[in-house]
Amino acid sequence: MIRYDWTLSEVREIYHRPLLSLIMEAAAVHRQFHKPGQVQTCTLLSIKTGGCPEDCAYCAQSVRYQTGVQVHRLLDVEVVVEAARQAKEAGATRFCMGAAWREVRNNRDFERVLEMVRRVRALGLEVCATLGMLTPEQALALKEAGLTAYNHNLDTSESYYSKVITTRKYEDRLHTLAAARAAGLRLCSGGILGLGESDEDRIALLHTLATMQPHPESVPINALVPIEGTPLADAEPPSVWEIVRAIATARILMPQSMIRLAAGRERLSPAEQALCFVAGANSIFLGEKLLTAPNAAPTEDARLFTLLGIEPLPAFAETLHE
Ligand code: SAM
Ligand code: DTB
Ligand code: SF4
Repeated sequence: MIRYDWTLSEVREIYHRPLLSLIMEAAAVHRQFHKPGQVQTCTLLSIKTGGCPEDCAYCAQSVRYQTGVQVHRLLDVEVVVEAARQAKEAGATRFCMGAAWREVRNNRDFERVLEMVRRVRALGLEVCATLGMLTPEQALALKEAGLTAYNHNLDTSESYYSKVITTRKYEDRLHTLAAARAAGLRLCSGGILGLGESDEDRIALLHTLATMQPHPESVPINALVPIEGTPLADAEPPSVWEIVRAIATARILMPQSMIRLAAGRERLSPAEQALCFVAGANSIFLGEKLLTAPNAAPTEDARLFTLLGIEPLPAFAETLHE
């Protein structure tokens, strides 16, 4: 049974359960809806890097902080297609393109992104994009080009949002998610742990996601990657226990969604990652790099997959109960 009417106090109760029972419950839910050992493999590419006018306190790509990230205009289509081909060869089934934009503009760059979507889709990959705010028309154009999913993270609770980002509102995020949904796109939306938020903020974020109907098809749980030069450079990244707690709660609330152990995975040992998979994570980013920050090493990931008996979820696979 999938529920969309979770109350805040129910979410709070689940989140605060003793960790071992929380993990075991999440694992049981996971088995009902997903094949154990099947993990979605996504690869990220930054198609337009840096120079972003927004002030997201965690981000390497905001113009407001000196982070050492090299600004780069929108990549050429061929470069992107080649990167997607290589990602596929390396075992990825979803290709996600990220642009450091506040919002999409109706110009040549957007036309080029639409072409990238068509070409990557033609390789037989699921295509995801994260381009900032969208209008309903832009969302439709992306859908028509063959986009599978749109990533747009809520990052944290509505009440903590202004402590992290001042250049846009939570409401703006919700509007873009609604536009993407209305266009028939799948949603990818999650958050970041380690922004200085409280347990209550994490609970509120999970509650917001779990009361969307339908739930976002994928929910990335990012652990902050502290970036030098940003206001959060010295923030302490979350512990594995905090990550596992958030994953397990998300799994119980949104049984059918893909829960992605996203940024910050490279700091976790194989045993810690295994614990995240047991707690319900079933999606990861493969490849050397996230957008600008390093990711878990491909050779270590190959070893991890063999060790744990993980196989990549085929592209366009439906979950067991869909
Ligand atoms: N500009 C678009 C936007 O903000 O939606 C798309 C790109 S943005 C880099 C995509 C997501 O990456 C953010 O919403 C945030 O959740 C995540 N992210 C960015 N920097 C991060 C960091 N240092 N650690 C963890 N997650 C990060
Ligand atoms: C998501 O939730 N995490 C990814 C993807 N969606 C776009 C981005 C992580 C970015 C990590 C920091 C960086 O590489 O700059
Ligand atoms: Fe820009 Fe996205 Fe980074 Fe915020 S998270 S500064 S919107 S690239």
